[in-house]
Amino acid sequence: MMQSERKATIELAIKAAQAYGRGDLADRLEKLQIRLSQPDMTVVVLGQFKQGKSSLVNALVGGAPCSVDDDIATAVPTIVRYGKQNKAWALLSDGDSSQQKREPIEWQHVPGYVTAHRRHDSELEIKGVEVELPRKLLAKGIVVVDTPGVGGLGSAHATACLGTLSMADAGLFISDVSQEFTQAEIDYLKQAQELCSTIVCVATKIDLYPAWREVIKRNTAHLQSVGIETPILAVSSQLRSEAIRRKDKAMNEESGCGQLVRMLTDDFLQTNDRQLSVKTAEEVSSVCEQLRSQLEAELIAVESPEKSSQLLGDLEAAKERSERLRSSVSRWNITLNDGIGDLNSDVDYDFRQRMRQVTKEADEAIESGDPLELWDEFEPWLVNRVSYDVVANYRFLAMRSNELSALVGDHFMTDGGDMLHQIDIYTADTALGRVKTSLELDVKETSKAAKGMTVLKGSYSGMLMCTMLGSMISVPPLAPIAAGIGLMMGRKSLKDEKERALKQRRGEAKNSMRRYGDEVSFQVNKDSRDTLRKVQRQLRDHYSARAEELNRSTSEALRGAAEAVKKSESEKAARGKDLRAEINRVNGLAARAGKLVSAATQ
Ligand SMILES: Nc1nc2c(ncn2[C@@H]2O[C@H](COP(=O)(O)OP(=O)(O)OP(=O)(O)O)[C@@H](O)[C@H]2O)c(=O)[nH]1
Ligand SMILES: [Mg+2]
Repeated sequence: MMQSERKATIELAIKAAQAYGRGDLADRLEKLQIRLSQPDMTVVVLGQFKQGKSSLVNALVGGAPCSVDDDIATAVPTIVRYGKQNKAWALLSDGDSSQQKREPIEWQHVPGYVTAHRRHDSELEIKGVEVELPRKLLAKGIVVVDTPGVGGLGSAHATACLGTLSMADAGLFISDVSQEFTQAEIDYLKQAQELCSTIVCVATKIDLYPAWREVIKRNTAHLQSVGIETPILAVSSQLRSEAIRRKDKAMNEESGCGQLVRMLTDDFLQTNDRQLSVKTAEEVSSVCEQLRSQLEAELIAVESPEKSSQLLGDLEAAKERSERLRSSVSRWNITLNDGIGDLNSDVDYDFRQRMRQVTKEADEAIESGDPLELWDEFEPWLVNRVSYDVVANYRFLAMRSNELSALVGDHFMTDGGDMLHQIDIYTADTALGRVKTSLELDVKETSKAAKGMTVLKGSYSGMLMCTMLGSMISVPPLAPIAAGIGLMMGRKSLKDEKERALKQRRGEAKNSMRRYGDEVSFQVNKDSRDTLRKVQRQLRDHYSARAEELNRSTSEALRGAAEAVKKSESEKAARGKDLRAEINRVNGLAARAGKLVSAATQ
């Protein structure tokens, strides 16, 4: 219902914008329309090795898109979304993480792709798999991402998958009830919460462990003691799959998955839906405001000629302000450019500091023994340690980008926020009576813009951070990057030179470690620069477009008012009548947009 009302409201607003010759405003609404037509909500499934992540995804969607096995692990993220029929694609890369191909694959080959790192017939690396299924849950707009859970939770890959969370709408943290949370799991959850506000713990395999209630009780206490407030849902994927096969409702409830599905569809989707309605209302009312400002300026000119000269002066001033706002010397623009520059060097510095510390610890470890004996333990330690810092550095980048976005938004609002209200003083006695809801929205929009737009979500176009980082640091024996990074080689040359002195071995080990560090730094540096470039472009495009719109609105208002002044008395009277009707229509549209918000917040 809400969706169709949103659609209808936007369509009406587009027509209005076009009717008043504001193609720019219509454009903005059309973009919103496209975004709303794909109201995806991405849920990332995370957790340790073999906890039942893939099984849960399969059980949720009722099918087997994700490979489940005791021995074969999920190797790449699988993105599961709605489609009219079963279809699958592989995301392939030739090693350069910025170049990805999306290739259709046969349905029956999906398990093979999901559990491999490399395509059997080529050198192409598999970065991920996308599948489409005709399922009710997915049709509602939920996109589920199954991730690999390599090694312990400290493992490079699992840590890297945390990064995907900042781009997801929600995260499901999976842990089976065979034992209580480990400290590593708790640490992981804490980090996860920082990156995504909606995390839910799912306790799996309750059919297998009779003491599951006790485990969940203790886990709840663990979470409380560290101040994590996520609910824990108990499920059995096996029961759910069986229930679907038998079409057995009671069994489905017993599996706990019914509750999880309700949480996804009722709570998550509804929140998402509400946000979309508020967003629509904000955009439409902002468009209405711009249209109205034009019409009102003209109306004042035809109805109150005694005020015209002052009005024209004020409009001229507003137009000049709007011109400054769109120029490169405007405050928001300078804030943005300087901010990105600072961010680039701060993020870089942060990572260098981190790597310096890792190197110091690694050197100490190497000095403390014989690399030949240490290496088997040292290598995974190093990879984990570094991946932790990669994600920490990304969290730093995410936090600072959001701060910058808020600051740019603030500066834009201070310099341009009230631009369209310049003529309010004249309209106070013209009984035009702005619609109340739209006034409330103005306030909301201001406070929202002050918080800044969310910039990171779209910064990796469809590609998941998990894939990027995962393939970069995880060390499947064949991965060319990992081999290139030099750790594998380090081991080999260490063995080759067995007879050399311990000192020399330590030197070799340190070199290997440093080469690895250099390679990771190079990649991380490139990735953060790319991300920041995208953030900069997004913010610049967004506020430039807003500044252009304001400039156009003020120019049109000035032009309309200047022309109206020259009209004859009878023309003025007729035009005044028309304008009032037009303003009423725009007000009606704004009121309709306002209703979207009240409907959403009920
Ligand atoms: N009895 C029972 N077994 C389960 C359940 N969920 C998962 N399993 C089993 O646990 C094993 C691992 O399940 P997966 O779904 O592959 O686990 P995963 O977390 O995706 O594993 P990786 O992707 O390799 O990390 C499989 O043998 C599943 O059959 C459950 O609810 N009940
Ligand atoms: Mg799996």
